[in-house]
Amino acid sequence: MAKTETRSTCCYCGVGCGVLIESENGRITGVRGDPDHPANYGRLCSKGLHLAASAASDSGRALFPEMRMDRGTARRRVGWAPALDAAADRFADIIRRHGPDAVAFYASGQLLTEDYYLFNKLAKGVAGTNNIDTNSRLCMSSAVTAYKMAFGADGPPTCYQDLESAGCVLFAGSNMAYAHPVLFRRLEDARRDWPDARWIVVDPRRTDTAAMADLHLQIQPGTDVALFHGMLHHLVWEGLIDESYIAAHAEGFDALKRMVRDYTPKMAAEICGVRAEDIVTAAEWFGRSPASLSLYCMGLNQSSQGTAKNLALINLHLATGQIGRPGAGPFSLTGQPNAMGGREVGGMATMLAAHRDIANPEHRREVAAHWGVPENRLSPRPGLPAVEMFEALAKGDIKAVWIVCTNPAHSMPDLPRVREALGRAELVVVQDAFANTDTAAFADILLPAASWGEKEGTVTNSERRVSRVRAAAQPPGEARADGWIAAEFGRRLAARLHPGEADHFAYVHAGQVFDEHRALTVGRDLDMGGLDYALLDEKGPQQWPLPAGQAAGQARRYEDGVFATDSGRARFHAIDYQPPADKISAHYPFRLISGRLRDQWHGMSRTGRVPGLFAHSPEPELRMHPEDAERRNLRDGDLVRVASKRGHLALPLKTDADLARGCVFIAMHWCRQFLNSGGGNEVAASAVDGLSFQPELKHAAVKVEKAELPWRVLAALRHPDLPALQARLAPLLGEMAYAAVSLAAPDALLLRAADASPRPEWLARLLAELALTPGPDTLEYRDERRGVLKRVAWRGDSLRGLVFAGGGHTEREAGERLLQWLLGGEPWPGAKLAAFAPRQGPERKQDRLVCQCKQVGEAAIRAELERGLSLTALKAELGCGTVCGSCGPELARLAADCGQLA
Ligand SMILES: Nc1nc2c(c(=O)[nH]1)N[C@H]1C(S)=C(S)[C@@H](COP(=O)(O)OP(=O)(O)OC[C@H]3O[C@@H](n4cnc5c(=O)[nH]c(N)nc54)[C@H](O)[C@@H]3O)O[C@H]1N2
Ligand SMILES: Nc1nc2c(c(=O)[nH]1)N[C@H]1C(S)=C(S)[C@@H](COP(=O)(O)OP(=O)(O)OC[C@H]3O[C@@H](n4cnc5c(=O)[nH]c(N)nc54)[C@H](O)[C@@H]3O)O[C@H]1N2
Ligand code: SF4
Ligand SMILES: [Mo]
Repeated sequence: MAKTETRSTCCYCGVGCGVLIESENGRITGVRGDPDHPANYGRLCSKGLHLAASAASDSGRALFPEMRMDRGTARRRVGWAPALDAAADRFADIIRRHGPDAVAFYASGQLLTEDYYLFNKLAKGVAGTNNIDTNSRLCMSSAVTAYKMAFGADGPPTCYQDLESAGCVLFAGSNMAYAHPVLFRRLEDARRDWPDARWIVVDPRRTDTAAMADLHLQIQPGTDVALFHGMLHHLVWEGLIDESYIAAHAEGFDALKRMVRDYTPKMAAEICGVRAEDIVTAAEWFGRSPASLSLYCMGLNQSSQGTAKNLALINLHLATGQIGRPGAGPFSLTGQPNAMGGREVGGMATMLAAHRDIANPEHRREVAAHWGVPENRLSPRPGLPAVEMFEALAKGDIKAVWIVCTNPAHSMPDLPRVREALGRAELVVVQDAFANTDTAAFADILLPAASWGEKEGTVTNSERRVSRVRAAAQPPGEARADGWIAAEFGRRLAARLHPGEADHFAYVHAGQVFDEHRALTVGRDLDMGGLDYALLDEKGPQQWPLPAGQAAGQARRYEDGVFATDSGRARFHAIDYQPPADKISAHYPFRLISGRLRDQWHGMSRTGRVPGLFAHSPEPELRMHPEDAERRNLRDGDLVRVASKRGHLALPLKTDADLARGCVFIAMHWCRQFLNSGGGNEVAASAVDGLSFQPELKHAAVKVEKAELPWRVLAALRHPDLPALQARLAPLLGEMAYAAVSLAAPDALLLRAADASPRPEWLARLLAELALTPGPDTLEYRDERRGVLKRVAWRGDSLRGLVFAGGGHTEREAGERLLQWLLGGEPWPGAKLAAFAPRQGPERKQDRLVCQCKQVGEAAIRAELERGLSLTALKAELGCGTVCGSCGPELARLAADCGQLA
């Protein structure tokens, strides 16, 4: 069969890049950027470029429905009909016995709009509960709440073209260089054309984004509200506000003005831990620029003051009239590919379809009529938001939960409590594309979902642009599309609860679901009356609002200064600064923040299958400022125990001068598939924002102590199917005090583990899983009394595998040295026996890959820069930074480090 190309959208971040998927014989063989897509014009970041690799093998995929016949027994393979019938029987039975609010659905901003719509119809219209919340509660709900409070309706007022016309860009709690790379590329280009543009970054870490800024406000975590009030204070008292805009288009300014009187830049500087002059500079740039754009993300939203942080930033825009014009406005960057679509269909426990409200009886009536269900089916009680939903599950108030396209046993705060909740539930249904996620372990019924590249629908990106997602391959095994699963279950549940009602799920293709959804938007702020699959197929992705009869969607909202509130005026909000909920103390002196790595996606079920995506940040670590480490007598590579009131985990320490003192950082991705614990959320706090119910995932009070785990294991193996090997090793990790695996080279896996004393039995199982048995190509040294084992396997002159276990420095040093040869793949240059002697074996320098596309490491880059090459010459010479550009910010930073400018 010939190769075909299918136009679709990347399944990762909210930039929503268009992709062209190349496939052959029902399998994906390549992916490139869609040159015609208005989000990326052909560009992709490192994650997008590896999409085909992540879809290359089926190992790890959920292939068949599985069901536990009895509590405590293993799941067994079953057919779709028995699995769905059993689920429907159990849900119907619980609803009959305990009422509809005894069941819950926990969904995802990674679902397609059509699937999301169906799950809402199923929960709210069939089960009769508003207990449907999603991971967007952990992500965008503060932004949603603030947009509604300030403008009367949800959704960013801005569009991507604003990136090209902004004179001042304020990045607040956004590491855009890593999290929204292709948009960051657009900003980099814009700055080249407009060198006077000013960039301000507000972040407790000097991220690659911050390193490129003209001003970095390295605030203490959680203090943004004080910072924005301090900026507003300066703007008010220096006469930099736009009085006429305020008078004509907004309300509530007097109360705000009174409140910010106290927030002098000096007072704000003390709270935030930055210099007052820098706050003044930020205010001057923001207020005087012809167009100021703010780009904000989880550093604002994931806070017990998340809504207040958003509102304080929006205040700045309204007060200076920096909104509704090209290059100006508060632009909340959406994280997931379809966070926006989820909001459109009323995807959360507190909303109804098409930006309607649960509390509004007229809204409930409209939706019930549209669905053809009795008016009183739609409950007036708001459902439980994510954290409360899992709390209710732990208490037994909710008895069954349906989890789709999200991995709460990794991504929710306070994991010990989440695991308790999932363990106590009467019924857990997990619908996932992969069988080995941390949450799948709790599933009584596991339903295999088709994944990206295998299904049809739409997603809406950060600028309100709807793009088609299309199938290019067959789902593996018996996996089925999420929409199909929702409809099949919905029909079965309806038949049990409401016999005689017409079929609510009689769809033949996804376009019909989209039509039903958009009909509900007609006449509302997000009117998509004129937007259907035919238009998307003919003219490509479209922005909403796009009412019937209009040729194109609206790029920028509120250009006329009329807002979606009853009065038509935007609202200022005066909310005082409050410190984060989890208080630091002598016992818990550090502030833990979390965030993303450049090349990993969330719980790594997809990016964790691609060795190339590990190269930039190969191993988990706790980052700490070098002075904090020194004071505690901690060194790079030491294993530390991080603990909060809720839980603890062990991690290797990495000192990092880019962190504010007193802060420590864990990347959010590491989970039980790659680590012996669930990662940073073992200790994260479940305190939530009182308005948006979003948890404070960016701040927890923790202590950090040296972990005394002298018995260490280092193992590495070259293997043809690394995801399969990783899946086999994952269950072993949890039994050690520390253990981690990573796909450290294109064909090799690396494992490190540690415990208080030798664990010979565990070691034997590890050797068995690695199939590193003694033989003619194997060298071994053993000292059982000391718990020492060294085994090295060869293939010709090259290392095939190694295991070094023991407590001494000697073993460690020799092991680390050999590891570099194994990962590098070159033949071992010395005598084989020298492999065991620490100081005799030849040395091979470890290097970290910076540019994934051209495979260029840090050492080579530094060498060229130190030789005097400029950044431009460096790129020309080594090729780094010339393909996807994801490493561009880091190259610029290395160049600055070495005293080289552009
Ligand atoms: N500490 C800390 N915690 C955080 C955050 C943080 O910054 N710090 N960030 C939070 C935020 S913003 C977010 S968005 C969440 C993300 O947290 P999660 O939603 O848990 O993240 P993912 O790992 O992307 O989970 C998606 C799941 O869907 C599966 N999947 C992939 N494709 C499909 C499909 O087509 N159908 C189905 N049914 N399943 C599929 C994947 O295998 C995976 O298990 O994490 C939150 N947690
Ligand atoms: N590579 C990659 N990209 C992704 C994702 C991914 O998993 N990997 N996930 C996507 C998703 S779902 C999301 S939500 C986005 C998230 O995108 P971002 O929000 O940009 O990413 P994070 O790294 O979670 O957090 C951003 C920054 O907030 C800072 N921060 C912490 N506390 C505070 C604070 O109190 N105030 C301020 N101002 N800053 C603070 C952190 O140091 C961090 O650098 O990324 C999306 N893109
Ligand atoms: S920026 Fe990268 S991850 Fe985000 S949509 Fe584009 S290619 Fe995908
Ligand atoms: Mo997110």
